[in-house]
Amino acid sequence: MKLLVLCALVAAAAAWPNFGMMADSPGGASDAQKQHDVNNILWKIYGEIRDPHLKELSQTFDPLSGHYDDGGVSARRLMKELNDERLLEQKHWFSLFNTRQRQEALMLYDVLEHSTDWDTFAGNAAFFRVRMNEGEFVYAIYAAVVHSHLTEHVVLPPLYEVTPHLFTNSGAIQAAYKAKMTQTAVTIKSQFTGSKSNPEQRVAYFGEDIGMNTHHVTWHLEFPFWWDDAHEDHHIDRKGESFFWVHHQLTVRFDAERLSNYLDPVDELHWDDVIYEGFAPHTMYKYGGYFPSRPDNVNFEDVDGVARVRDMLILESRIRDAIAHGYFTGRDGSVISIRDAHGIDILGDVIESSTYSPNPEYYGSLHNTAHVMLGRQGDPHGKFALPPGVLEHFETATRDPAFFRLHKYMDNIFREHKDSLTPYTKEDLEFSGVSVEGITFSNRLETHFEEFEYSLVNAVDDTTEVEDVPISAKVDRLTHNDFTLKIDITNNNDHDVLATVRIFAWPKYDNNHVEFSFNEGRWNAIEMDKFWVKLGGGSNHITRSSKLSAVTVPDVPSFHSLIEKAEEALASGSELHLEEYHSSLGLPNRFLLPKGKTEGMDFHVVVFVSDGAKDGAVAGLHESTTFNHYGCEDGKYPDKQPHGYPLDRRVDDERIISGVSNFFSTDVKVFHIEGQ
Ligand SMILES: [Cu+2]
Repeated sequence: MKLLVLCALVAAAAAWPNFGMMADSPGGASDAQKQHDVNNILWKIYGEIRDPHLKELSQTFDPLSGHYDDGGVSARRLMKELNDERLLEQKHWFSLFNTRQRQEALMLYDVLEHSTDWDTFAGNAAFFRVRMNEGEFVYAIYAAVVHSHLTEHVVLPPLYEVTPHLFTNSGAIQAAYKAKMTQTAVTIKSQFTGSKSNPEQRVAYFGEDIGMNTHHVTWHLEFPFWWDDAHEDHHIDRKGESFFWVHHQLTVRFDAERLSNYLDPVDELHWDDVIYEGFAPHTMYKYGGYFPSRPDNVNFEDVDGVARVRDMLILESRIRDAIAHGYFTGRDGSVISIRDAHGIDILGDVIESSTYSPNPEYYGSLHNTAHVMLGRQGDPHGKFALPPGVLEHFETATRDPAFFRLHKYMDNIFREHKDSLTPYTKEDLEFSGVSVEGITFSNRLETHFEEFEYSLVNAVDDTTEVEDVPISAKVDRLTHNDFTLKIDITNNNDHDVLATVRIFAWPKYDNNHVEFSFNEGRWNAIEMDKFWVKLGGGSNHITRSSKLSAVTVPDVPSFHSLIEKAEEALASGSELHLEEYHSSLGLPNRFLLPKGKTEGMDFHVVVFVSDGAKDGAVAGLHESTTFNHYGCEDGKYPDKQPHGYPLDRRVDDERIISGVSNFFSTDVKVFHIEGQ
């Protein structure tokens, strides 16, 4: 897994400064060559391959002659499907939630993942690009580049420039086609979906943010529900818990955005309740027409071939029954306890469900089925032959406000479990001899919207004979000014100690300006950062830049600049340096602060410092301030504590947590600057 190696590299680089320069690239090709090939295999995915070498490979490479670590089993299987003409045609929509389509994409993923040298990887990529469905192909390449050891240093081009249809509205796409037809360069100002008559439009900038959508897709690529340990070389640590946490964070962040826009937090969706909010996506497939709409106030209908509404109610009650019992029942009738810190991981596996679920036959696949059920409500019986809905793609799911209602529903189930655990005691929370004296922000916290431009050149059809004209979209994106957090910590021990610093913030008031109780607030806490430091004896003044936050990543370079960088490196024989972009798993750093209010929005900020010697699952965490939030060396999650610790469990008596010296809280205002 690429993100795991990132951490290993950082740790190694700290010990040996030249490590980065000497990094070898497995598989018989340089990093620059691999980056170049991946760029070119994804360039203009709906047309012919432009790179002469890859084009040649697409005609001459024989998948059966490649080098594999599975004896060529995967390659033979996919070749048989191809020769039997069973594979999905090109120029057809693709959805990961379509079982057969997913199987086809994963057959190619397997071939690439088992390739042991770059010639085999690149040869297969070129060969199947011209023979398989484009959507399946893109998915397989992205998944393989994320997970293959051959592509540890390859940066994937931003998906919104590879398959722009899934990231922008149909108006922008049509304007792009017009620009291409008339050979006129254009920059299209893209608006958020909907109208001002719809209050939900006030927060459309969140659900439609291209960086947030990239984060969501990337998380699902790094932690796929289809990941089967039997066919992979490692187990993904705490995948189910991470599933809970990443969606919990999207849920609480969306609620914070709503409060700053004078909207109530999201209400959960429920199977036997009305779906109050309709949605008109104004988004189109490259092939397959428009994404289906859903009017306001419809009742859930059974979806032919997917599930009945009552099936969903039964699954939910089985899961909630398990939470109430404190255990799941395995396939063999075994009792699998969940009433401990590890329980959330199993619950996440069950709800998604992933192949890690101990009993999918009984507990089903609540999340994945729910996405399809909700996605199909516009055409539940297939009468109109509509393509899949926005909920059926990770790229587009958050565009529909019902996504957040659906996830609030699942988040409440997770909460039911977390609230069944006993609260942390004073002894659990204390860090002897360590006290947090104060926290200050270097400057006023401000958010504003900025304009961002990205290319739509890959959205339109073209031929080799006609030159490209520049076509781009301009979108508004939420961003904030940078700041530095200063934390004063006293260590009264007579030796250095390793400390884990955990920072959270939650909106102080609800939409009626009623202050959230500690217990309500902590469940809505936004994780802002987490890092490890060594504390010397006496006073320690820690500074931490907002840019370093472990929950965020910088913007991925544009497709064009990735192409340029790889070409430059190849031409000059120099090393490619794209380290900071190797993982795009976190939220965009722009999103670290939720949108403020003109008059200031109040947030409650909490800093909790715990014993790093007990928490750290990996050595050297304090030497690397850039460890990745979701994973680290050897597939191990770096923090032994649960996600959200110590706010993950209910707080019956706030004095217990606020009474320990290693806890500190304060209030801060976030201001939104209009018209900047
Ligand atoms: Cu998701």
